[in-house]
Amino acid sequence: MKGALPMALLAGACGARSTGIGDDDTDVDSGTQPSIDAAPPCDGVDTDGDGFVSLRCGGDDCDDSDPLVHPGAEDEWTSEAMPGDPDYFGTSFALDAAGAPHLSWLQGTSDLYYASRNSDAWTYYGIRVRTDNHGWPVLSFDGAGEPHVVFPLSTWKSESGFDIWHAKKGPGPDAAESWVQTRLGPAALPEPDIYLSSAVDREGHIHVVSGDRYFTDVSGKVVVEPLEEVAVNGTMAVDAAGTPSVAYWAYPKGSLRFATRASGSWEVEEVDARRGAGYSDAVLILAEDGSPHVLYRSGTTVQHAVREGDAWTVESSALALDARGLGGRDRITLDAAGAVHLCTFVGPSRYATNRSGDWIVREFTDSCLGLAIGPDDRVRIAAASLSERHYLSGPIPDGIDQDCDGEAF
Ligand SMILES: [Ca+2]
Ligand SMILES: [Ca+2]
Repeated sequence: MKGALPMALLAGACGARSTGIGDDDTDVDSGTQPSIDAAPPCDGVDTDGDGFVSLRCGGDDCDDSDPLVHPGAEDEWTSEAMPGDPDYFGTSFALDAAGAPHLSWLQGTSDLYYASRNSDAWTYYGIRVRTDNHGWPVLSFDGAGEPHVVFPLSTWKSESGFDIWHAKKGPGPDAAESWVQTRLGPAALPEPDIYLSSAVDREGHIHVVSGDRYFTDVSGKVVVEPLEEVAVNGTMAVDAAGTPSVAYWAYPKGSLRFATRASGSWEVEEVDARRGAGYSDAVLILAEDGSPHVLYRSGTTVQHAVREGDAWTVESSALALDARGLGGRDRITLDAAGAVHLCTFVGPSRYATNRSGDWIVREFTDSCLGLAIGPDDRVRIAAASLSERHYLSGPIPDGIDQDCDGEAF
């Protein structure tokens, strides 16, 4: 990848140089107008007006036809330390509507934390610390931008050993006491992490699937409904009308399903009947027009399923990832332009996107814990090295050496 672009640049520079030298000589000697394809004479030439002279004329603008390409242009991701214990990966990462990152994570087995980044600084505090054995949290936002966290909490009273809880940040100061915590009910099954998915609607009502149970407080009190089958590694979404839907792997059948409550009761559709790919998260994203998209890995490829009308179509990516990091913790998302972005969990992680039409892959040393594309169309990643957590932010890689340092990133 990195070799392709410098070769192209070199070819362009050579062509321009050979044409220019001949034409420059002709112009100087004869005083005639340069021919149409002639390069201008080298007198501080800055064709694209970005303030940098072209390579051809001894400057350092590696593309003098593109004002966005020049030394010092933004081509890198920034990295800063982020709160949290790097040893544990039960992390839920999400952006609010303004693009600010938020985290909730399980530290050890008994401490549930929340963090957000505002005015370039991270603040964090415990939601529920040193109380019980927790499972992994799921973070989402209501229409007012308030965070909600759903998490399993161990209990001897439940047959599965866990209850599902909902914590909502109240209006008070940023402190653990400001979280209003509600027990939704017993988790359907042990290992509640892989069976738990949740989302919040605009009014702040919670929608949770735990295995084969659906919890909601739409009516003002918590209601539990049975589902047809056990949902594994799923994600939920709620549309603007408040209709919940969920994509998941059906256990034990193994096929990928989509269920929606659009009719008032749950109806299940088969998205991908193939078995054996059920270890990847089924990531459900509703596009602006309301159409559901499901992103997941099947073996080493990324699958993008979309429902148009009544039919699901599945597109398999040309990108082949090796089996490294294959599992439920890879992060996949879709941007507003419909392009896929993903990062792999096992470090060194790979971030990949098909935004430019071709797949562009970038490696970074950390493990990827979370990935989102902000409303400003920039990449944001929550990551962890062996010693600390990092928050990465920067432009969507386009394969172009934007800052003329000889590398595409
Ligand atoms: Ca220039
Ligand atoms: Ca330029």
